[in-house]
Amino acid sequence: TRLILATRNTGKITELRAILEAAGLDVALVGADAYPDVPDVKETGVTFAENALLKAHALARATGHPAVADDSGLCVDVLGGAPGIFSARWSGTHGNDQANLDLLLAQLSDVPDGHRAAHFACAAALALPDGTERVVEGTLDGTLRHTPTGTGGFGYDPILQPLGETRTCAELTPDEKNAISHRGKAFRALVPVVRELLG
Ligand code: ITT
Repeated sequence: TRLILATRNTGKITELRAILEAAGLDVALVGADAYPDVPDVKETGVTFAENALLKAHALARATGHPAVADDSGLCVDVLGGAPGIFSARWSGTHGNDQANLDLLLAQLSDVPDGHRAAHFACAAALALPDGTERVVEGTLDGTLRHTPTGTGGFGYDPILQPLGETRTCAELTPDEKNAISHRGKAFRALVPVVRELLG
């Protein structure tokens, strides 16, 4: 069986491959880049789950293979949950991780320690070509640093320090991050669903 990874975010693809391969699924994981003619879907949903389902259905329909998608982001308490579903384009340019992180830090420059709670959220969606769909979610709670630290991971990892950790997500090894992350939790919860529906 072929399972399409319906994302063009290279940071996500690396983590998804590691998480799904560790689960021992008997499927070939194929990146969306193998289907360059499938246009990017408009993320018109208002929740992570809606957007993950939109992306999974688009790839499943276009390729005729089951597809999984990830919609994720950083939700900051003092900003009422923003950037949230707008995390990838917070600075205006989609996928400019550095600009997004710099803008967020500037917006939070006056917010003191003790008021910098935030969490990563991930919705993991599975869609089949016949329209069957499932979605599960995972979160990672933490606090936001004032200065980026670490070179691992992607996106907002250099400023999110998980609760109970002294390091940022960007200082964790890939395995350490996947073990506790929003994405690890969501996709490990999706694995039995994939097994059930794909056999
Ligand atoms: P696809 O839609 O192709 O999957 P995307 O980057 O547009 O890629 P999203 O709309 O889900 O994906 O945006 C996710 C953004 O949230 C991402 O660009 C990061 O800035 C942030 N993010 C998500 N997971 C993260 C993680 O594990 N560590 C750091 N930042 C993360």
